Amino acid sequence: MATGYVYHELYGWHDTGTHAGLLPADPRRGLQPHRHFENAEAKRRVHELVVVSGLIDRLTRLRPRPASDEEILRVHTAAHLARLASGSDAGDGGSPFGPGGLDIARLAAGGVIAAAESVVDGEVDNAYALVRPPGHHALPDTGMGFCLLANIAIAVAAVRATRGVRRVAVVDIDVHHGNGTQAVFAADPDVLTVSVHQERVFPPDSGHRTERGEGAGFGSAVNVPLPPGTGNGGYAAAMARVVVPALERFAPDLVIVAAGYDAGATDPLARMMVTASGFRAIASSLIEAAGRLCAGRIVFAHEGGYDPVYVPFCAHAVIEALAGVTEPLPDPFSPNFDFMAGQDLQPHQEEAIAAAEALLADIPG
Ligand code: 9RB
Ligand code: ZN
Repeated sequence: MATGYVYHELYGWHDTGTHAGLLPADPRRGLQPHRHFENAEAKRRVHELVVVSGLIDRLTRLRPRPASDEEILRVHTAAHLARLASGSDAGDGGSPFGPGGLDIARLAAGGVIAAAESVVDGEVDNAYALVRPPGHHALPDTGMGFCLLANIAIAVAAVRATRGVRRVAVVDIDVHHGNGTQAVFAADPDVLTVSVHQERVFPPDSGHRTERGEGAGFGSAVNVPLPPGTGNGGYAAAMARVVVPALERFAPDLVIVAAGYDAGATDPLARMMVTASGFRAIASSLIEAAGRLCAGRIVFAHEGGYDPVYVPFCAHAVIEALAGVTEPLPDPFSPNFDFMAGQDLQPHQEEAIAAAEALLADIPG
């Protein structure tokens, strides 16, 4: 069992600058200068925990390379690439980057490509790409929501173009809607996009169950919006009753997971309650499904997650699941978070999941 692992120090050098969270600092409005929510800390600390715990010794280090113009232009417009080459915001006014930001974004997209290629080529069994900046909100003609390039979409396009991979399922467990990946493949019946997210957070008015793909791709976009407050039980039910059956029906050749940790119990940008053991369970259900459906070919690409203290334990648990670790690192926060009231499936969450179950029948098989 070999698990590939991508990380590069440059990911920590992507500079989102001085902000008040996600707004430009502005003392005139009382917005005291602080960091941008999407700063290096959470992801850098994931890597450091992976090293300090010794998990790194059980992983096969994969070297990221910069995504080429050709690879990027399979998904994005030339105008968007030109904006990233010369600008300081990816397009929505909320996705800042410093000098050389495009080079780092290329290395993030190329990191997911490298992970996907290594899995498809059989060099490793599965892989985790700990990349930054994130990608799942980026659209063909603009970045948004802290995302510069559509890392996962670019990797899907790459393995389809050069490796003959036909059917790819993208499962997005970031707490925000995976609108970018969904938009890129909306009309494509050979790419299933499933997004499980907190209902109506970001982008605003996006990720509704009624968004189901377009034209020949109708049914190939599945959205599972969940109510605020959903914890481990609600997520486990969403996986068991919607996401895994969707994968079974679609029968992918490869699964890519948009692995965000902002559904975590302490995240500043959403209001869910998932814990490290919950993320481990979510990951295990996807890994198990990939084992049955596509010879275990699954790639996790890191997306959001903004609590620098807790995200490392959540991501560590997911990487352990990929690597088949039998003696996991204990989550020191488990006594605080695993036993909070409301971790089990609540009736209003069950209603949302039952409604999403109705989408399964139209997934292209
Ligand atoms: C801006 C706004 C945002 C942007 C991104 C996220 C989360 C992204 C993520 C949340 C809220 C609004 C810049 C609203 O973690 N994805 O996985 N809000 N952006 N107004 N303005 C001016
Ligand atoms: Zn997110």
